[in-house]
Amino acid sequence: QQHADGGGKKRVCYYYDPRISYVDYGEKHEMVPHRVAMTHGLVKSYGLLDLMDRLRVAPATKEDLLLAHSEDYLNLLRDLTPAAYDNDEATRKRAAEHRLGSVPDEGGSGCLISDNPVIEDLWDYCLRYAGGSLAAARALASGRYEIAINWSGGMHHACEDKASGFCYVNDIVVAIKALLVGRFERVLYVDIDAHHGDGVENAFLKESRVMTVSFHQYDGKKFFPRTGDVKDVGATEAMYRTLNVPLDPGTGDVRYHKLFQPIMERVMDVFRPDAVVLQCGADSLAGDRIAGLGLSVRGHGKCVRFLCGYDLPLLLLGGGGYTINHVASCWCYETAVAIGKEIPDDIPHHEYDKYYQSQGYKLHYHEADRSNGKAQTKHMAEVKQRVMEHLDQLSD
Ligand code: TV7
Ligand code: CA
Ligand code: ZN
Repeated sequence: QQHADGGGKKRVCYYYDPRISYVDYGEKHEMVPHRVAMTHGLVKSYGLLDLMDRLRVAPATKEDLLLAHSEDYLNLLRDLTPAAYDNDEATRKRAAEHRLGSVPDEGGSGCLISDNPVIEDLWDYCLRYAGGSLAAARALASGRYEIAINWSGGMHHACEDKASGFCYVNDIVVAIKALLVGRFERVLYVDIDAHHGDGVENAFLKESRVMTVSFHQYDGKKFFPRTGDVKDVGATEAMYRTLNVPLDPGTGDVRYHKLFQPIMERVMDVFRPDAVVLQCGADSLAGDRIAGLGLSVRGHGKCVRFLCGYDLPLLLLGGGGYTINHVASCWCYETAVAIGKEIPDDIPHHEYDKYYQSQGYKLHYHEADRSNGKAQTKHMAEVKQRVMEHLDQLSD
């Protein structure tokens, strides 16, 4: 079933809207949309833009977002401005009900900080990143493209009724629903962001046409969003079409792929999807500012290469990623993997090349190994066995 590595070039389309990269989550916030402009600059400097079609589409509409959200929440997102938030107590209260805006820092610093701040042009930002993922899904459903890319999408935490973890609207849920109505009977969602893909998982808990698989850092009950235990497998008719693969902090390429490849092979066998959505959150890379996994750019890209190896329409989305030079290196490399073109390690001269100084102007940067030795090997074998047992339940 799996094609030989690089077996034939695929038709790829790509969404990039420069207006997204000017969005500002606030001075100290870790989410930096400018990383998508850096990715684009790198993709362009490697000459990759000539090898794919650019999707130029209007932003999504409120009607499109109703596929994933309540009207009440969308009306709030549409009407919320920093000025209204600052000046009006009732607005602050309503925002807080949907987990938007500042809360006093738990650390007790006295500062007001927020995962999901009320920012300038919030609604426009949501419509644009979700519009990209929706257009990408439709491009796959049209049959004109085999791979579609939106690095500004992948906001996997947003819920029907509230913001969460830097995510305001869930472009992934919108895109998957568009694939389901488009022409695909079964859609597989794979999430390699360091965080658990809770918003997408919850949206499809009872939908047997969608299978969700998240690999994520998990240390008991500390790492956000604290869900994604290996024993969580979905509900009723869609039981075992939710798969969670919790990983110890420090997990690097070798350990990651000891789980990823056999698990994904088995998922492909038992679920037999008609299309695949891959959330490529780059916070699972070594040296991330928030997360503690240890993938290299090649190790991260190996997940993309692996799923490209199946002859199925593939939607590639962004997600987390907080060391922005690493993020851009990774997503540029993965764009090349999708196109099926090898690119040199030396970063070409271009407008953002200064950002890569700390990695010696090489795409494949090196980071000190922070993995914590043998302790986790036994635990990982247990996780793998549990997951495989869940998958046995799906085979008939
Ligand atoms: C997909 N971790 C999103 C991942 C979302 C993680 C969190 C921060 C953080 C926020 C900041 C900030 C931060 C250094 C890191 C329990 C809290 C702690 C208030 C801020 N610096 C994705 C969300 C996670 C905001 N949230 O999967 C402003 O780190 O752990 C939490 C929740 C309560 C709220 N407080 C943080 O990668 C895109 N936030 C600095 C300024
Ligand atoms: Ca994940
Ligand atoms: Zn993340």
